[in-house]
Amino acid sequence: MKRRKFIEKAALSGVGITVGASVVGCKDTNQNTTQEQDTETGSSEKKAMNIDKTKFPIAVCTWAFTSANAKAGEELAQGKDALDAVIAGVAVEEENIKNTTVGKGGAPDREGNVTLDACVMNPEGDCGAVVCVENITNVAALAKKVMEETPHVMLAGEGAEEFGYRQGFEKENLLTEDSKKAWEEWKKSPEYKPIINIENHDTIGMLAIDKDGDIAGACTTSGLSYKMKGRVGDSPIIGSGLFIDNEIGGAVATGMGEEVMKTVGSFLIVELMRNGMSPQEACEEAIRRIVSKNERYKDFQIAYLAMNKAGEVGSYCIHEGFTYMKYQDGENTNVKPGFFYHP
Ligand code: SD4
Repeated sequence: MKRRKFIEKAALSGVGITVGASVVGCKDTNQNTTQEQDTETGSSEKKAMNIDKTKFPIAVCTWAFTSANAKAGEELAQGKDALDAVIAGVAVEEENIKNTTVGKGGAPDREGNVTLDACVMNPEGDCGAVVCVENITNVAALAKKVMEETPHVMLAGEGAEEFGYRQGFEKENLLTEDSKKAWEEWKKSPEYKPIINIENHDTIGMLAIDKDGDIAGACTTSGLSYKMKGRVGDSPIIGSGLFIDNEIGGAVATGMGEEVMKTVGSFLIVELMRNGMSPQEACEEAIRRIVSKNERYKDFQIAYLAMNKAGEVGSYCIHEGFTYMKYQDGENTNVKPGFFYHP
């Protein structure tokens, strides 16, 4: 009998995947197929992944953004498609001025400018993004407009804003009195130091699978507090802060964006799932890729959240303290995933 090489779970320093494989979508049926390749003959066979649509819809998001996730879940339950549901969901945090890491009220850069980044991706594989937007709150919705109304994927700064105003978005001052005060306080002894889980890591990344089983996602943030002017992190970068492949699943990231970008984290997770890993295994491997290359991992947090086509959810982070929300069957639950660093 021919030996088949399936997916090997990666060791800490190792590489996770040994076999090329792909998943073939069967949109109108209840099955997707993971393709596993015979390493000797190169031939492949299809292995069915059972999809039970009665489990849908599902919404998940990073951190304990209870209301945002509930909003997306309710929109899905009412029949909204996955993309509109995640945009409505993340808008709750974009508009929450008490949240200093997303949308209006976000912490500014070192010079006092609040600059927002966001991206969205739909089940068709289309995507849109905006970066360094200074005066518009609902940047995930603006990213959707970029996707739908322009031939481009990403607009930056003034160009994104001008486009937004032409699309009917309101011009707003995003620097609230509280954020301004906190920034003025920070300026007294400026230190560019992310504090794990406390002030710099509350980007909202959200994934939804709608009642038809289609997946979309959004990621929106004000980025790292007191970042350099013009700094853009992973959140609006397709493949880093967010990636969706409707045949496979989706992933989102939060935390130190530079490290997510270096490993193209969300794309990596979706590809690992394509190769047969569960969402949990894929998130763990993506974290291993970072910590195995970077001794400084003890000083920063990164968390991944993934969902596959069957609605299975996985999550993993470097440090304890990250949680995510899951909305399914009318229940919105806060889940604490495993973490890598156990001092
Ligand atoms: C960034 N990933 O800009 C974001 C940071 C984050 O809450 O998660 N902030 O790098």
